[in-house]
Amino acid sequence: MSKKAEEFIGRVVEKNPGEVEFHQAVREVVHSVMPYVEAHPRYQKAKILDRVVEPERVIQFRVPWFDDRGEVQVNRGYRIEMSSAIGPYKGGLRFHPSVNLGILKFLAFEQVFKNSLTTLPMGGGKGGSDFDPKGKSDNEVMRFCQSFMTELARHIGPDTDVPAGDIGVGGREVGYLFGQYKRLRNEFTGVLTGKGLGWGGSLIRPEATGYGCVYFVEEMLKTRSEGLAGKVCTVSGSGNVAQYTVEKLLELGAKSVTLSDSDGFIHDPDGIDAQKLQFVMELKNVKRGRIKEYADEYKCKFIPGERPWGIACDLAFPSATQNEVEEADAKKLVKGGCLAIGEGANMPSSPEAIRVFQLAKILYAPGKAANAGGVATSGLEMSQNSQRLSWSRKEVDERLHQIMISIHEACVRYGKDGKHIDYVKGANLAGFLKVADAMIDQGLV
Ligand code: NDP
Ligand code: 2IT
Repeated sequence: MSKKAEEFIGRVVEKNPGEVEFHQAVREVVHSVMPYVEAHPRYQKAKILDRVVEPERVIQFRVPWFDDRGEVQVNRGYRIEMSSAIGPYKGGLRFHPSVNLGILKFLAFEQVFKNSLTTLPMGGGKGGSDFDPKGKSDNEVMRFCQSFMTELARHIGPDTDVPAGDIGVGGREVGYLFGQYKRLRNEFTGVLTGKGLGWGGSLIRPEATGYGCVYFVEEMLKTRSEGLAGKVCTVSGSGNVAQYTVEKLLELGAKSVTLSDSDGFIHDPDGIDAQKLQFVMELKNVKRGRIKEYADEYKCKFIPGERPWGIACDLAFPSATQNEVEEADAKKLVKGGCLAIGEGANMPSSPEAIRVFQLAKILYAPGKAANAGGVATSGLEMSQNSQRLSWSRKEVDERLHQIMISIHEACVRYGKDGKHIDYVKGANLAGFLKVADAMIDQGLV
């Protein structure tokens, strides 16, 4: 990395102490875009990099709620409004005990460039809480969501900031959050995406992140005259993104052999077929059980405390959380003959793991490109809400597919280096330039 880039990152680290995930996300983007910025004085003069790493607004608030025993609980809520350069702040809410400011800032930062890549007019934001929905009753989750929204409502709006789901926030939580917003504002608007189909949601939004990730990997494979049919795939996580990744892989003739949660992973060499996937959806979305129960049901292996990256595969889809693929995992994947990585999760690979993939010249799609289908379809939900119309499943899926193809094209345009495509550079540079140009056009904001 250039001296200028190192100095810049040094200042970011000093100014944001302890926010290690945020430093990691900034380092990756700066590494990709600094050569371009150095060659184009207009970005330097406008100090675009200094501005883009500083959130437009950070909101932190207290979330008090009563548990089922009548005891007071207090959690911390956040919303990071990172950039409104190209549209209203847009990005999910994460409810997980690990949530802190640095994690949400990394997610909001990534979201800015991801949203820019979608071709739709959305700025970047992220929020959430250290609330843990695991083991809570529906009533507890509802009371928490109502309290969380009571404060958040004053900061968001359909043309201001539009949250959605992420880890620990799915259809149930979006419903409770939307209901409370509506009560407070006396307005039925598209203030959240991922809504239920009967009350403003879009077809394909639940499927979109997983489907989009598979569409993106399909485009990458085409560059090597390869296809999805017959490929053996490892998938981590077993939530929203993992489930619909498995569904689309199955539809396109590939075989998923793993799923995981924070307890460990299951390995089913016969492949997860439609019936088994239905079991997973019921287990995770309704019963809220553990993935080990899959192994009990289908008599396959459950490996506690481990991730699936030691299983030989053609394609890998990390779809759980950040830094879940470390250097040693990446080496195992490469050694096992893995051709391509599609990141359903945000920043699942550590910088050292990414280096292993890049040195091995395997097809590596960073999350901000590969998982952009979720937020892109949120953008389509916003369009439908504005029109007061609902598009068909086919129409939304075709638009999603087309958006993933466009994102792939943008990565190729900005990341092609001779025969090799550097998808990290391509995604970062393409995403960054649109935001940077908008910031310059809008003056010192
Ligand atoms: P879910 O809450 O539906 O599922 C999360 C899954 O990941 C669960 O299986 C969970 O296991 C596992 N997981 C979460 N945290 C950890 C951890 N610290 N260690 C091990 N396993 C963990 O979330 P999503 O499927 O929506 O999100 C998965 C990833 O995809 C996240 O990185 C998210 O940011 C990203 N993403 C999501 C989008 C969306 O539209 N939902 C869009 C783009 C990206 P357990 O139940 O044990 O916690
Ligand atoms: O990380 C992400 O892109 C999401 N969690 C989806 C955000 C959204 O607004 O749909």
